[in-house]
Amino acid sequence: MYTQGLNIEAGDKSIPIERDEGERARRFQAKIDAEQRIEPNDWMPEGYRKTLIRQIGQHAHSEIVGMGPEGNWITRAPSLRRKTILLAKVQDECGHGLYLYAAAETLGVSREEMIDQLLAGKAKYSSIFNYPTTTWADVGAIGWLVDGAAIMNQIPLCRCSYGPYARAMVRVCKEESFHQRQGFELMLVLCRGTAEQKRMAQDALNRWWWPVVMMFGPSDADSVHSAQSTRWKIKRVSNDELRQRFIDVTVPQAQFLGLTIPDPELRWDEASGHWRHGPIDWSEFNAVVAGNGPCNAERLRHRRKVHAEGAWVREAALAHAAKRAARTRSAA
Ligand code: BYC
Repeated sequence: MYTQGLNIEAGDKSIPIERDEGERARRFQAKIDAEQRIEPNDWMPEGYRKTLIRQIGQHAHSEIVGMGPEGNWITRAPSLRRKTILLAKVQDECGHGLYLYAAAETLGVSREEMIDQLLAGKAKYSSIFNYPTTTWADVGAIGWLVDGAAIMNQIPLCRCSYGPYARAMVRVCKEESFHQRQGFELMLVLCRGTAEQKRMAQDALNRWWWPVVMMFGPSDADSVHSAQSTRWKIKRVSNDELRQRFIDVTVPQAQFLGLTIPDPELRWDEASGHWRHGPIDWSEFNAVVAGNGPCNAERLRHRRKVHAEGAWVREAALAHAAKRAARTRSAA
């Protein structure tokens, strides 16, 4: 399986089981410091395992919940070409969810447990998917901005210390690059179209800009997990630094499109070589993460509905697997 990469050395056997946990922890950290990958059957501290299950699980849920807002437009895409592209993109997101659930499963949690937590409203997923997609231009804005932000966040995750997560990210990033390009191209067509199309594109940018800027997570000062995740090399670049990189590459793209970023305080800072942005409304971010965004309830309701509707597929797949296993047993 793509995400599996079991270390056939099967863990660190050189330390007797009764020996000090501290020695194992020191060896584990030394391996990380030496840029060696941790594989599923290597010894790892419980905190490392839990952090990865949390982050990979949240990431997988984001991909799956993220299919909703865009999938909403598949039947209303303005041409067959656009419909085909959007279908492929939404299917890609589903695939990303699968790679990620599989990567999390190598840490000893089951996909069913993770999905149950999501459906019970106990697991987080990205704040960005709690905003509505009200016009066709939102499909362009999501590809350009949301996938653009996702790539910025995920490229460093290709070097994450945990092997299965890092390997899953390589493929995810390749597909996200295609998604970002299709979003930008869609925006370009709108911006070069009629005045009404250009207005739609600007309106989508106005609504998506700040939620995308917040997607990178709380400021470094308020990021509770960053310090430890950085020591473990799960996180390679801080939330604020990734946010800044995203803004620096996106502002010239908006200028090329002839669109205005909805931040009156945005200015080029010659001395640092960065675009400086205005204040972020963290109260909005906190409300969305706490479950009180514009679409949180709707997104969960939808996931519960499609999960229930898909029960027959899971049952059929299990029955098929059981039949094949029985056939293999009787042939042996
Ligand atoms: N939304 O200490 P921090 C995609 C939470 S998929 C909600 O900085 P960490 C795409 C955070 O979980 C996009 N919650 O945490 C899909 C933590 O809460 P808990 C998803 C957020 O983990 C389809 C608390 O705030 N990408 O792009 O060090 C179509 C404190 O934060 C958010 C990933 O998941 C948020 N935005 O850093 C198109 C990437 N931000 O768990 C596109 C992998 C923070 O303590 N994840 N929180 O209750 C990561 O890189 C990191 O988990 C984060 C947060 C940078 C997101």
